[in-house]
Amino acid sequence: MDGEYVPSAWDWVREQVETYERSGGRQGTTLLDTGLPVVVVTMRGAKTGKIRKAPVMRVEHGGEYAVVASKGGDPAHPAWYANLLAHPDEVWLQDGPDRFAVHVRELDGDERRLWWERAVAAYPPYAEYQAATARRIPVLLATRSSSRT
Ligand code: F42
Repeated sequence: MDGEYVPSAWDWVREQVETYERSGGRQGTTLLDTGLPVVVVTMRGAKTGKIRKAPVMRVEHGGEYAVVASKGGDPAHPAWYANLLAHPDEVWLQDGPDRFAVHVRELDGDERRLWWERAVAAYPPYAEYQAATARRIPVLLATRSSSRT
């Protein structure tokens, strides 16, 4: 993907992405001390057009991944949510050593319910985050793009 990469303003997130990518997806692949796995989503900024990266919890089923815009139950959506809506076909996902292009779309209705259950099963604190905020936490689905590698 062309463009300048701007790392996260949060030190711990920037460091996780650096470790994850530098090791080829073999180190830094879990969230802090939870031991639960993380994937890294690379996208284009909605306003700047610059490259942004966000680790999120790994919620995989049948080769597809839920991307949960929880931001720890913050009242506001993470900035990257707007990026994915603006450029849903300029997205890459790294799951451990595997990195591939994906298409992303936001889920609603039964699909969202199903993937929300999977998300909470993979990472139970998502339920606490939803209880802590008035916004409905967006759930997006990342599906491999067959036309790109
Ligand atoms: N966040 C989640 O929401 N869900 C998760 O499951 C999750 C897991 C996770 C695991 C490990 C880890 O290290 C971090 C994890 N995070 C998770 C945190 C996640 O990676 C993000 O850091 C967090 O959600 C905050 O995202 P954010 O995009 O709001 O980042 C803030 C701190 C930030 O730097 N914002 C930028 C800024 O300058 O304020 C904006 C960057 C941006 O994308 N700008 C866009 C652009 O055009 O370049 C414009 C955006 C717009 O509003 O249009």
